[in-house]
Amino acid sequence: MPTTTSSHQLSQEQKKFYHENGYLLGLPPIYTREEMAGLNAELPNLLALLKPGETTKDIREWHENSTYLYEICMNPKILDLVEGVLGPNFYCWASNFFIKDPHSLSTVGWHQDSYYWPMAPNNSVTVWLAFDDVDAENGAMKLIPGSHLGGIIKHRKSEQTDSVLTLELEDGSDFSADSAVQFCMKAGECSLHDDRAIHGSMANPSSRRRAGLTIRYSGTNVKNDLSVNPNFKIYLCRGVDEFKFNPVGVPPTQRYGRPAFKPVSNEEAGKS
Ligand SMILES: O=C(O)CCC(=O)C(=O)O
Repeated sequence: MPTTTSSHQLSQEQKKFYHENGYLLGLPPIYTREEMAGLNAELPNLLALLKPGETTKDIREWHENSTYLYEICMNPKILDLVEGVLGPNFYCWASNFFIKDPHSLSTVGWHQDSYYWPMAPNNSVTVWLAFDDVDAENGAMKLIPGSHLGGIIKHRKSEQTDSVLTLELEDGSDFSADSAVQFCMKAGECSLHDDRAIHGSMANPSSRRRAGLTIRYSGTNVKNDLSVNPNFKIYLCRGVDEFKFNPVGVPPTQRYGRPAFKPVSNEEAGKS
């Protein structure tokens, strides 16, 4: 993994690594431990907006109505990292939490994000921002280096009842997990991964929570299929949108809020 400086602008070596391997780790922190403690202290205000029967998995696209999340999505340090892989013109379009409570059986089956998204071409990156220290003990995410270059593979219906995704790839038949890299990070750090890279995560048998916020960014040349995901909105982060393929969202004004619409689930948006 190429080394970093305190700058959030990626070096040529880091950009090369990302394009060859489909991910980046070892990046300078986005938030200090104190700042992260502050963000974590605010989290209950969002959780309070969940409706009966909903879980943290349902906190999707709430950046559209919460400045708390919108400001994270637009953090210039994060945008510098994203610009390093997507180039000067890109937008943010999604955010959602992946929270595994202590002793949670919840897993995330192996998958490629782009299989779930009605978007083309593949020019998107996910920032996974750690709200907790994440490691092998509490089920940190794993990714198969270079798998983004192997094409999009047809996913199968998940056999795992504890998986938060219903479509997944099978280790051994679709790919080999032998080379998987685990995304161990401290709270306040983030990773980047390509929308075609195969990744997933195991359960959290530890007594520590494992929480991360995923934020999705795409180059302005990426078009969403509105017939599949009609609520899709973009928030330009850097540069200009010379394509104007997608509806533009209005930034939020309140600290905590949720969209009035029910976001299209990954499964509904996914190819099957
Ligand atoms: O947090 C996880 O374990 C998985 C996250 C994920 O699938 C993603 O960032 O696309």
